Amino acid sequence: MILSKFVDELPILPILKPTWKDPLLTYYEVNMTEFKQSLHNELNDTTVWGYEGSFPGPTIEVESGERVFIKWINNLPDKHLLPIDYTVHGAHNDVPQVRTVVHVHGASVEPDSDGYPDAWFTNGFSLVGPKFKKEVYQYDNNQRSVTQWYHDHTIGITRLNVYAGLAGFYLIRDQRERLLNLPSGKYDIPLMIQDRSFHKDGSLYYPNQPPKPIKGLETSIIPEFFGKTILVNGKVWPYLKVEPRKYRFRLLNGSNTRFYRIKLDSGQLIYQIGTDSGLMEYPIGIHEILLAPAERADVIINFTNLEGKNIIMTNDAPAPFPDADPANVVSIIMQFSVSLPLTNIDTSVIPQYMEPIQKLQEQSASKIRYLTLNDNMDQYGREFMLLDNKQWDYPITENPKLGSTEIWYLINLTTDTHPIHIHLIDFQILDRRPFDVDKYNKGGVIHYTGPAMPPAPQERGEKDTVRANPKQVTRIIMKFGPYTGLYVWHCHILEHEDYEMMRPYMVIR
Ligand SMILES: [Cu+2]
Repeated sequence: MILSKFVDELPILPILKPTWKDPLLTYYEVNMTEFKQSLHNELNDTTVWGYEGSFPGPTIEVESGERVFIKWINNLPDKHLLPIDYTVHGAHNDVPQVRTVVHVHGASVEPDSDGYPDAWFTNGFSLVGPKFKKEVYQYDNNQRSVTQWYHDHTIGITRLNVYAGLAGFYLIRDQRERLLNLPSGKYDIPLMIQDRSFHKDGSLYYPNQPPKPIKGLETSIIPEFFGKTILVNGKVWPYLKVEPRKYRFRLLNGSNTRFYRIKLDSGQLIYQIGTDSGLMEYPIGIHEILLAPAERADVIINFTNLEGKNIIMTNDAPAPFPDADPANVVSIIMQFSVSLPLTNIDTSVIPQYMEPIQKLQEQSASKIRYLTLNDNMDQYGREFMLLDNKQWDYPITENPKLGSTEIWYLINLTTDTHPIHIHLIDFQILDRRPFDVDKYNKGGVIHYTGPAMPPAPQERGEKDTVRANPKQVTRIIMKFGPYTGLYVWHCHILEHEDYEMMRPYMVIR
């Protein structure tokens, strides 16, 4: 079944209205339900899961410093939409199939509101996970303007819950950003890019076995998932009619495994103004942007003088990354059609300078951690990945002190790039440096084989997710705070995260 491209208009995601708002606090209730939604004109409506009846969920927009409370409510059916692997950590037969917990990716938030994977809850909170603490989460939003996103984070089924549709944008705005006169209002559009496959009847397809099925298991987790179509804001290969002017797009890779290397077929520059964790110091004009799962890029595209043109956003990222099987690459993302008349003179700007970013100094680090990314094999002969050779259930080993600065060496011994995400904090990328994996495996010592490379221009800002490439040591630096308690760090390839490539960590006093 081949779906036509650019037949559906890009959905503009609704902004969520608070249930209650006064000068002291804002309160939202967000329901998770199952419903049908049209994902493509030529496809029967698809049963999906979403927040507030929308896939992706409505955008939550808050002001920097606003005190926000959210009750995430599970109103989902008892039976999961997608095939559960009961051999995976936290998803055994002793827990209900349908469990949810919500994490705001990028949020600086107290641990009990962070959406710990074992803090799951079922419909009506009738059953809860061992780390469940409360029904209403608190977000202080003491952060500068930033594009964050909320999504499910339940132990052992995150890949399935997110694939079913449980993800949405969470934007923090501030006065400094407003004064920059960036494209705003209807010219500021979040784009959630995801890949999905479908059965003929329009239902979501997610494999219950890897290409080589596992004997003795009806359903097995797969090492990676690549959908055959690309959706933006919940539509397959949509188009967006734009005016001949500047637009701001917040690009988010919301896919399970797939990376995107984004270009415009017009060859024009994309002006990147922000990274995962907020605005950069100054904009950069680039021809391509690489986004691993969970990474964001805040960009401006200028359609001025392009009246009548159709511009296609393309993708040529290897899948898996970086060692590709060309059959997995899907090269079209969406189309911009410059077909609307200019309603007003475009007075928005691409600023010369945005905001200062304080570089963390290596000398300020009080602790250096050497953490490997490893391949392993389970009892069924399945490959799975680990962080520092430790499974999820192993006791906590990363316990940074509140207020301390640490440097983490991510030593990737596998053949994949893994997007590593650390909850609670933002970090800065110091460098990446190639090393000899064989020598490391034999002696446990890093032998570098080339010079250290600085982060790419598009990564020179605050980050919360970093691509740790194979045969490289990726170094990141961060300061832990302002909260103490239990958080996680993990690979954001959801098929890896669900199967042991996640670790708890604790910020201590
Ligand atoms: Cu991974």
